[in-house]
Amino acid sequence: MNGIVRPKGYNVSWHSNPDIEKHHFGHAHPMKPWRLTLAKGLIMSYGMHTAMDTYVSRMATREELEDFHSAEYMEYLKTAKVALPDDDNPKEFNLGSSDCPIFEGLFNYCSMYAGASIDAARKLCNEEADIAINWSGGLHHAKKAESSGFCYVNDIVLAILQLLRKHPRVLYIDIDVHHGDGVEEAFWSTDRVMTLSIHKYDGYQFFPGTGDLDRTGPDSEENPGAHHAINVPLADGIDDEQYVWLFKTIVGMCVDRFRPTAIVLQCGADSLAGDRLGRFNVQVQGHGACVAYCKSLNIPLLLVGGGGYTPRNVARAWAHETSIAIGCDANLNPIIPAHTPYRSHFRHDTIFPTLDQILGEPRPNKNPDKKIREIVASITEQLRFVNM
Ligand code: VJV
Ligand code: CA
Ligand code: ZN
Repeated sequence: MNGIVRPKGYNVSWHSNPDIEKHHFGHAHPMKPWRLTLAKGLIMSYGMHTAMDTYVSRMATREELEDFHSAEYMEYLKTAKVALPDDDNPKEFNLGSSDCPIFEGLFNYCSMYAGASIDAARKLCNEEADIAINWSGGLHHAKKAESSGFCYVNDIVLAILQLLRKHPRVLYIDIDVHHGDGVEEAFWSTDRVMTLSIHKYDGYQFFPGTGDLDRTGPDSEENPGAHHAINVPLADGIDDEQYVWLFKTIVGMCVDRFRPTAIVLQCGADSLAGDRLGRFNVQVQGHGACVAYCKSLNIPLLLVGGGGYTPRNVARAWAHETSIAIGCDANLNPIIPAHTPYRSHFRHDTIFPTLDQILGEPRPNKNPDKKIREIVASITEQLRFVNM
C-alpha cells in the first residue's frame, strides 16, 4: 500500500461519483469524463482513499443551480433533446454546438459535478475538511445563461458562493491553460473574491480569447471589484522553472495583499506538456508544486479539476496532487502499481510506467524571462490599488 497513513489532525475530503464518469460528449470530442475513472483507479491503487473522507456526490438541486444560473437556462438544459451538434447554428444558450453538445444524461452530469463542488465547499465552511477535492469540477467557462467551452454549469462559481456565506474573502486561482473567464465575470464587481488565471493568450485565436494583462476588473471609482481580476497571459512552451516561479511569486503577492480566508484552486491539467489541446511544457512535478504551495499557506483549500485532454496525464497529475493534499507524496513509489486498473494506458515504451513522467513533444519555449518579469512588475503595480 506504499505506506499511506491518514494525516493526524488534518482532514482531506474527496467528492466523486462513478455516474459522472460514464457520460460521453460524443465521438472524438476532446472532453472525456472517463479520464476521471482513470484518475480514480490510480488514486485507489495507491491506497490514497484510505487517508481521506470519501463521499459519493449527490446532484445539486435546481435551487442550488439557480444560485448563479438563470431559471430559463436551467429549464432548457434539463429538457434539451439530444441532437447532432451544429457548429454553424448554435442553439439557445449556446447549447448544441460542437464544443457544447447535448448528450444523453447531460443535466444529471451537470447536477452531479456541481453537487460535488457545493458539498466540498460546505465541508470547508463547517471546518470538517482542511482540503476538499472534486476532480470532476472546475468547469470555469460556463456563464449565468450560456454554456461555453465544454462547460454548462459553473460549479466553481456555485462553490465560491457557498464559501462566501462564511468566508469574508476568497482567492480563486486557475492553472488551466485556458482563461477562467466565467468565474472572473461572475465576481467582476465584488471585492470579496479575487480571481487569478494563468493561461495561454495570443490576442484572439486561443480560446476563449480574453485574459490580457490589463483586464483587471471594471475600472471605476464606485466599483469595489476594480483591480480584483488578475490575468497572466503566456505564450507557448512555458516550462516548470518559469511556471512555478511565476505561480509562487504572484500567488504570494495576492495572499499578502488580499488576505484570503479560503482558496479555490482550479487544477486544469491541460497546462501539462503533451496535452491534446494545450500549449505549455509544464510537468506533473511543476503542476503539483502549485498545489503544494497553496497547501503550505494553511488556508482552507478547495481543489477542483478542469481541462485535461490526454487522459493518462490528467490521471497522473490529479493522483499526484491528491497525494500532496494528504501529504504522502514523498512516500509514494513512482512506479504505477501493477494492479492499477487500465494500467496499459500508462505504458508507452517503458515497461514500468511512472506517476510523474509524462511523454509529450517538447514545445519551443516562447516566453523570454524578461517578459515573465514584466508580468510580475505589472501585477505588483495592480495590487497596490487593492485595499488592505
Ligand atoms: O476554440 C473553440 C471554438 C471553436 C468553434 C468550435 N470548433 C470545434 C473549435 C473552434 C471556436 N473552442 C475551444 C474550447 C476549449 C474549451 C476548453 C475547456 C477548459 O479546458 O478550459 C475547461 C474544461 C476548443 N478547442 C478545441 C476544441 N474546441 C475542439 C472541440 C471539438 C473537437 C476538437 C477540438 C469538439 C468536437 C470534436 N472535436 C469532435
Ligand atoms: Ca487558467
Ligand atoms: Zn482548459
